[in-house]
Amino acid sequence: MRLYFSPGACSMVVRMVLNHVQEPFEAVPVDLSAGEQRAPGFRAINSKGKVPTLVREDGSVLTELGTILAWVAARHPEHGLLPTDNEARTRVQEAVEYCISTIHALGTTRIFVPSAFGKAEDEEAIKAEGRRIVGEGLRVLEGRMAGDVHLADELSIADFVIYWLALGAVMSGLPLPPRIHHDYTAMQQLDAVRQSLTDEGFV
Ligand SMILES: N[C@@H](CCC(=O)N[C@@H](CS)C(=O)NCC(=O)O)C(=O)O
Repeated sequence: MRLYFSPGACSMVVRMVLNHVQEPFEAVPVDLSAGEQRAPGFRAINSKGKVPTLVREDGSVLTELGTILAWVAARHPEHGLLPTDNEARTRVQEAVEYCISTIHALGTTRIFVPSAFGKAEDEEAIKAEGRRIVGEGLRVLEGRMAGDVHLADELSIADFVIYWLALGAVMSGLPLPPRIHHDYTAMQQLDAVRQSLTDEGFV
C-alpha cells in the first residue's frame, strides 16, 4: 500500500489511522508548495491532484479522506474505528463529513493556504476568516459531544480527524473548547499519533 502525503496536511490523518491499525504502507511525499500535485506524473495517479491518495495492493487508487478512513477502518474491524451499529456509525460519518467539508475545506485551508482564497494583500483577512470558521466548527463539535451524540465514547475515525483539526487550531493560536481539548490531549498519548507526528517532522 502506498500513501501519497504532504507533511502536516490532511493526509496525516490517514497516516495516523494506518499506524493505529498497524497496516504497513510506504509513504510517498508530494511537495504541495512546489505544485507537484498538479504535475502530470501525480495527476496520472490521482486526477484530482490532492493528497491523501492511497494506492492499494491491487494498484487501485482511493481518494477522499473520509472514504479512505472508512475503508481502512472496515478492513480492520477488530479496532472498532467505524461502529457496526447503524446509528453510531452514521453519527461518526456525520462528524467526519462536517470536519472535512466544512471545517477543513473552508476554515483550515484558509489559515494555511490563504493564497487559494484571494490576493496576497488580503492574506490576514482570509486567515482571520479561517480562524473564525474553525473556531465555530470546533464549538459545534463540542456541542455535539456534550449532547446526545457521544462521539467521544469510543475511539473512532472521527477522533483522528478532530485531533488533526485541533492541532491546526492550536498551531494558529486558537483556544480549544474543553471537551475537544480533553480529547486532543488523550489522542496525543496514542502511539500511532506520536509516531505520525514524528514521521511528519512535528517533534
Ligand atoms: N476532498 C479532499 C480534499 C483533500 C485536500 O484538500 N487536500 C489538500 C491537502 S490538506 C491538498 O491536496 N491540497 C493541494 C491542492 O489543493 O493543490 C479529501 O477529502 O481528501
